[in-house]
Amino acid sequence: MSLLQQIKQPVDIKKLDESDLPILAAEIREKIIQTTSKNGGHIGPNLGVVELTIALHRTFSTPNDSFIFDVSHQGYVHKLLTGRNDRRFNNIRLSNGLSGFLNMQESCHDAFGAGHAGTALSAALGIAKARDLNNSDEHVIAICGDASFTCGVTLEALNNIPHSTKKLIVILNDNKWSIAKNVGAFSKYFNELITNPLYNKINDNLENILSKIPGGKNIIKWGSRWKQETKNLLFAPTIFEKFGLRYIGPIDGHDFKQLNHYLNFAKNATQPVLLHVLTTKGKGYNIALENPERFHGASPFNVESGENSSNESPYPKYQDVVGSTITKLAKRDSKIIGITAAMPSGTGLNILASTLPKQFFDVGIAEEHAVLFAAGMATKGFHPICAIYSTFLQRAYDQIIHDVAIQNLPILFCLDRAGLSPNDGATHHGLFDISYLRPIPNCLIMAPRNESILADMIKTALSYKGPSFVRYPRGKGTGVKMAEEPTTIIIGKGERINKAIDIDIWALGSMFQLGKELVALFKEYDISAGLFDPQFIKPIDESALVNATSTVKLIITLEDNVLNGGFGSAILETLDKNKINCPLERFGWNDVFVDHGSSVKFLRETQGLDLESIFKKSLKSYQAITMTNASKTRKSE
Ligand SMILES: Cc1ncc(C[n+]2csc(CCOP(=O)(O)OP(=O)(O)O)c2C)c(N)n1
Repeated sequence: MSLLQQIKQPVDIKKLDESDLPILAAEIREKIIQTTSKNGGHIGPNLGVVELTIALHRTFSTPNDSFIFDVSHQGYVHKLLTGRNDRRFNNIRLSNGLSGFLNMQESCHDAFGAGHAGTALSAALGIAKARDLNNSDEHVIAICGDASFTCGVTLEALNNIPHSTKKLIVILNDNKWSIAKNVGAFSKYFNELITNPLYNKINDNLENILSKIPGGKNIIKWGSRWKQETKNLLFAPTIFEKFGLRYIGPIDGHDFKQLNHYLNFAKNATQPVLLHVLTTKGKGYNIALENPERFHGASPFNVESGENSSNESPYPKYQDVVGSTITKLAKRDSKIIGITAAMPSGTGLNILASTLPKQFFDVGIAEEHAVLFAAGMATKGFHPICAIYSTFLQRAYDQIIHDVAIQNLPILFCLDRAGLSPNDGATHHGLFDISYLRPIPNCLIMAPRNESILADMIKTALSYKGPSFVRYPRGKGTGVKMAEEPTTIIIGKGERINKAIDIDIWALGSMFQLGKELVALFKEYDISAGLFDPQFIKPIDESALVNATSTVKLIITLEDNVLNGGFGSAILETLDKNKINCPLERFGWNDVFVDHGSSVKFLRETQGLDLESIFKKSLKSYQAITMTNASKTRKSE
């Protein structure tokens, strides 16, 4: 039996001999490489924290002590050590397997769930304060990546540490990478801390150092305040000391002896401590070491070659169509600027970055700043494009309303991953954007049914004199032939695909294909269903709706957004505004958080959003309507 198999609960880790730890680390790495090669997942970040996570569990005791992992994509090692090394781990990120992130419902050892970056320090401080108020003494440890310090909320927490608690441990897990190379002043500063001898290098033993300098022994006698001040004379204080944290580092994050020593020091400290731990993303798997960005979060791959092993369609990804369309348009107009919040390749803006670096900005994991930065540029005649995942744009809601929409600034928002991000789950699905954007005045909101229309929408948005949003799904396009040049489309006009007699299906964006299949199914039942591609969520094609309702008996809306406040709600409101009493059947995501699962198909089936369920439900509605109409006619005869 392997060492890893012997660990049923964290207490078992403490029973291991120190000499066993490298063996355990190697077993964990092998397990992570094999599992992520089949399921896909965050391989690089997890391979980097193997020793750190083992050392944390040897020093502290969860669930009494709390580990709060930022983003929590690096929590696989923690899962393996906390009773989840079973069938569920083998199916991590798949249907009925473990979540790829930490989740309080999944285990009592997960002190706090996450998926978005920058939340760990604030949450940890809250947990520590609650502990203080409860007069108890357990340890709270926030494990933050270097890129989490590009998040405003991390700095807000930092600002509150000194007056909130005396007991908090912060691990700065510094691997120099966000998904891409980390950016900004903090990243440079961390590097300086590591390389500049003026800073307080690893030192939990000031007395030792002082005793070696003339007069140092006296200083030790004078007491701790002097000690602190003398330390600051001898070494430049780090920024963390200004925020009331004791800085210790750099610590080799792959050396068990160092980790053990400094974690124990932090455990006994009487003030908040920050341990600057250096780790290597992808450690133990050379292919990941050589390609840290690709192996941050990888699709299934061949372990020997590192090649992608999933059977993907040959069509271009939506994100790449966005990147190449923006680049094409930006080449002709130097006022077009692309902005990403730490996702250059995920949003396709890496294409712009490599072609027109002066028109590209990666602002770090700072969505609020990305939007405000764009707003500032827009006031000076630029046309910024913020390419941000639907789920991450939630962060910048106030900036969208307060800074962009109220001032009616011309900024295009490209909302990638609108709809499901199936393997990631609730924290990453983009199911709310229609509902959170629709109420905001001045906004243009669009959803293309294919990648060619997506390019047209980008072009259209760039001629719009206010905020515009285009939402599109994760993954590959439909394979439609791309036009040589994107064209401007008429704002507020949808596209009639099939004429409607009995039912009209308004299938938005990625739900268009399902709409087509629904039309065909109705045809088998001799029901004539029309198909309409709305293209615009705001403004709605009101005249097309009014026209349709003059003939059909039922309108069906299909959307990849929550039903509450979504596209179907916009149709409902438009019918009400026009005092039209036409039956409407809306299909979208229910009022629950959608878990992770192996595929979009699987998750749609769990919530009645698959073709068969939609057909059954709408056929029933249609039959009920026609029966009622028939009985009304009989009565009036
Ligand atoms: C608000 C938000 N924006 C973007 C992301 C996408 N994202 C996931 S992990 C990551 C990089 C995290 O880097 P770091 O904190 O240094 O951890 P590492 O992966 O290097 O261990 C990013 C940008 C996110 N999870 N949340």
